[in-house]
Amino acid sequence: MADKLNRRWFLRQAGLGLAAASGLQAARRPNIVLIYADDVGYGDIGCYGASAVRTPNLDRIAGQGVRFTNAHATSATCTPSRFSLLTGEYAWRQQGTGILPGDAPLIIPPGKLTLPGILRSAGYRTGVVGKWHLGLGAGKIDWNGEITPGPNEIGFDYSFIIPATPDRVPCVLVENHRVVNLDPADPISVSYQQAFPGELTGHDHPELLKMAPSHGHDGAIVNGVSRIGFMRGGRQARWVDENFADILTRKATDFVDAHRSVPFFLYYAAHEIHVPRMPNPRFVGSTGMGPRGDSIAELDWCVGRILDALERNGLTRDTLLLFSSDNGPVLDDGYRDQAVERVGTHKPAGVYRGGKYSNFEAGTRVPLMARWPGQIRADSVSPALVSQVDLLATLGALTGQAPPAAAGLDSRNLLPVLLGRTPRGRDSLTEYAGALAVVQGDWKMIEGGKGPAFNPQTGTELGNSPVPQLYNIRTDPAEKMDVAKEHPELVTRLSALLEKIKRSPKD
Ligand code: NG6
Ligand code: CA
Repeated sequence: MADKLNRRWFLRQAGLGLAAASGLQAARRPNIVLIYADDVGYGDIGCYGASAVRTPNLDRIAGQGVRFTNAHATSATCTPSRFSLLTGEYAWRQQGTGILPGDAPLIIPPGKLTLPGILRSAGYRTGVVGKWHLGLGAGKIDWNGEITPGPNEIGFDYSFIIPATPDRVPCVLVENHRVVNLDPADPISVSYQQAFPGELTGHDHPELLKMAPSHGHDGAIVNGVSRIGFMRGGRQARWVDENFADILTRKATDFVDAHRSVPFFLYYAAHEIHVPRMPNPRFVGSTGMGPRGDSIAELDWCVGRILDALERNGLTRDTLLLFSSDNGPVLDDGYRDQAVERVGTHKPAGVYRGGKYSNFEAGTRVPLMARWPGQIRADSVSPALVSQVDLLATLGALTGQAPPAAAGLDSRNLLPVLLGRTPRGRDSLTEYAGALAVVQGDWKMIEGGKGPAFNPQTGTELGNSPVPQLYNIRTDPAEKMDVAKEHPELVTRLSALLEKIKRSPKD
């Protein structure tokens, strides 16, 4: 009954014609698989123009679905982008949503409307596998006990996570509230202040490292790599970076296998291609670009494993598969891994300027692809302006769960856009990287006075200036010409729009 209602509601929302509708009626409500890569830039994969690395599985998604050319993460770093993805709200509205340390409390309060929560209400079984980075617990975490609240308290039935990032302690995996493989006789302690007595660190013992840091990352040594922060104990539970791809895809495909006959939502938050880039030996040397390129190859293999699991279970046509990334690319993000030296002619951000941490386009303009055979036209390209913040309302609409109007969300229902049926996306959106930028049509304004222009450690142009900047991102996608002086009226208009968005998400 509910299924029938949802389907009818969906047809109305999607504005489908009768012919298409009959096709849809034959389909079940789709499973949803969201593959979310880490630090993968607009130009890092084959179907977005890369040629120095082969990504056949990612290219297969584009070939069988729609590829967006103007899709955005909400922020140029991980935590705020993930916050927006899961809550449908711009993270800059809430204090404390910047890059989190590995011992930070959960920043999405249980009870808040979330993407997995909405899908769970629609009858989906929901799971997250991979990088979390939204905090855990409500205060000081005891890593040896029940770790809660976390993903399971904000809408996920199942979780298997890297708590923060691969370069932050604690370097252990957590499955549904518990550290995996923890020996109670060797309890874990974590500190972001100081090393534990007797703990060997990367700072004091560089000779013990298999990959040296370039900046930061000189704390706890785990698997021959020093990290941000310090940890003691949990020896048996510590991860081996080179095994991430195998372990995480195994958990993801087990989830698919186990839920083959019920609707499910799988959020696969890949650890690639974040630092430390330590791909499995199978991928080492596969690109000629060193660990960064080889990590892209590993990511593509992981995507292939998930596509295969869907196919093996006969679910390809019953699944809406999405792929995107949390922020733009960076070469040197703190380890000497040859990313800068060996990048060659590869353009991680395509034509765009900046990268991770930047207010220029490369910070947030990321790949986004959607595949749903029979519903989304194969091999199509959409220029629509879309934000990852829209997935909550859009997937809610797809599954018949309209978020309450009172939720005050920034999320827009772009279902017809996501299915490639119209190129008319959002009217405007914001991009966040310390400063806020607002995009409307061809124009982008970056507010002034928010920070330095350049980060010498990562080599990133941050896109900051003491005064507001204005770019025509259609005619000048590389943001080479600041035309704020030529068009003061546009700066005024976009500043007013930004103020309006800041005041009220509904505008
Ligand atoms: C930075 C780290 C960087 C990376 C980033 C988070 C240093 C010097 N740099 O603070 O290596 O971990 O945080 O990346 O420590 S993100 O993709 O999770 O946002
Ligand atoms: Ca990231």
